[in-house]
Amino acid sequence: MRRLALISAPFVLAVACGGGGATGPCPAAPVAPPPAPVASAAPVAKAPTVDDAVRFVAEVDKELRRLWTWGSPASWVKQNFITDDTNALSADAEEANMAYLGKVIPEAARYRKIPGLPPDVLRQLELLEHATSLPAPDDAKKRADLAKLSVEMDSMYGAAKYCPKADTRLTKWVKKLVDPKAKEKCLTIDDLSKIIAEERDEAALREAWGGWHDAARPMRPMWERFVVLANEGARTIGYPDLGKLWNSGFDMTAEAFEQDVERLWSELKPLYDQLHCYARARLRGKYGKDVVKDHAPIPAHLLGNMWAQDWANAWDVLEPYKGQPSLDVTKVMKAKKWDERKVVATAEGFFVGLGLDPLPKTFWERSLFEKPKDREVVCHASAWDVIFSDDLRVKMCVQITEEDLLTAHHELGHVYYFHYYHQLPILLQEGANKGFHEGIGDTLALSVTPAYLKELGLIAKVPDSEKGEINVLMRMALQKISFMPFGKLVDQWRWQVFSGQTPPSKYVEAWWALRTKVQGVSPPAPRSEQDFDPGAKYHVPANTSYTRYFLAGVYQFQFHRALCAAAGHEGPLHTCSIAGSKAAGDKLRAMLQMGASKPWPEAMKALTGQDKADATAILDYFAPLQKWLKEQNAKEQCGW
Ligand code: X8Z
Ligand code: ZN
Repeated sequence: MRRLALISAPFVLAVACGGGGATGPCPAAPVAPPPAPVASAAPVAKAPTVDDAVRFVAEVDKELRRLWTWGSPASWVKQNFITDDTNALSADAEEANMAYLGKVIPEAARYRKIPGLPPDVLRQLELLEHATSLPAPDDAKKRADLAKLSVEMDSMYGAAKYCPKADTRLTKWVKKLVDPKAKEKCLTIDDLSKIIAEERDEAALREAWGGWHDAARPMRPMWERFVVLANEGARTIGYPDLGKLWNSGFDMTAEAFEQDVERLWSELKPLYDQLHCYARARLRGKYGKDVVKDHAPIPAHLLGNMWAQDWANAWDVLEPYKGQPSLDVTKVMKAKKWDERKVVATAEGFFVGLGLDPLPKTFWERSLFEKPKDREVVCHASAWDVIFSDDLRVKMCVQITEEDLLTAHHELGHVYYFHYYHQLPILLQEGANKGFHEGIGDTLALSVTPAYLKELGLIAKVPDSEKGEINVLMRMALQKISFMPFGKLVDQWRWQVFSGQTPPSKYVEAWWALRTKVQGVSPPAPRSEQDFDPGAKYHVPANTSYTRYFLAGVYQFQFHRALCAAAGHEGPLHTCSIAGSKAAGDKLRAMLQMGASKPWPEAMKALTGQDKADATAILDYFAPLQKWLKEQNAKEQCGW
């Protein structure tokens, strides 16, 4: 189901885990099951009228509120407390939601044809078709299977671990990270991510990478069945496959959308290729030619991130100029003994500084900020409005790092979107599109510049030389530009799988063909069709579409450019911070309040004056770095 900004995870039952502000473990409270879903609309007359459509939309709103305020809390509880019971409760709610949507979506298609519908009614009818990223087959047994699979894959990811044998390259990390009293000495994805970020021994990195990727193997048969059932569901509501349903949710045809993504990528690829070339040369210097080969993809375990989607953790190897003012915020956060709440409160401070509302008390009472020691949770960060009425929360196993300070901004972007649109009809309680939702917090984080970090006491000196400026731009590029090909390829792989172009016998082969071609990375260990490497990325088992992040990568620079103009910034875009600008805050708030009430180009226009995705903002931002990279790479044979 939808409803956590980033996740399509299932949801369900309004039970108040935290009704009075509970923060502890939230066992699945036995709650009276809601009434069985009933037909929500009057039987459709032969020629439905405008009044029928108005009534239908009102009834759908009411029923979705009932179903989603059942499903969302059940999903919240399940993700905070993974057990067979919470999985089952969440799957029940998901199944009821699927059954209802399977009934009303085809009805909505009939109502949409009525001439003279009020625009807000028409918009809700359009959005109803996209109110699920997981439509189910008509057959009740298959529907139940699909609901169960989707819930269980998500939980399986949350609970997955790598348990090294007695003596390995990771022994020292096990000692450091695993509770000595724990019976099994196992590493979670958070532990393994820390190792990939900090370790520099190639063999240890390879072990961490392999350990995590091997842990995804058991998902493979589940995913195979999931694809069959989800595609059957997509066909029942009129789409050839699940990928086409996802891609038709952008106020244009799926084909036009796919072409637009290609257009944007073709504009960004030259900059990515330069960054890749530079990074490979530096890594070759560090690990040697045998590991990092000339004119070949970069081994995926050397870039500081499990999926090589953000290279900022490899700063020690990739920093352009030594001896410039330090940008190591993590070190200072730790030295100053920041805790998890301080990380989130600092991000909130940025939003409040723009004149946006402080977060409610319940946010601080009901959110999860720390990884609990006594139970399994899905640690992948997410943001929620659990009952679609300003019940704002995040669920995030916060680490005291710069990366998580930025992720906290990202999550609060979702939370503020929820907050400013929660009074709209439930179907309009969405981002203008999914990329908008992902782009809000990141837009603000672009203003977390050295000058702003200095204000927070997190760096001592703002770099002011040319070299210092290149360092600053490089740090940003290692987060933003390195991400773009990965942001594109995860769904390219899924579209190929859903359309049948990639059969199960080629899942892993197709995955690495894309990772090699688009991202220019290679697997550090042999892979086979016994593996299921796509399942090692959260959004695949969680059934969360991923192109949203690629789009957000483009949009956030457009938003930033527009907000900088509102804030009266003059000078190069990368020197702008909107911190403290009420004028920028007003513009942002106005767009957030629109939710999904208008096609996304209108929301884009309201903020930026443009009605298209436009890569010029991100390219302008990085123009000085691109020039520098070309000079650095002059003697390199770039490409792979
Ligand atoms: O999943 C997320 C957020 C939640 S929507 C933490 N992100 C993607 C990822 O982690 O892969 C943000 C960046 C891309
Ligand atoms: Zn997000």
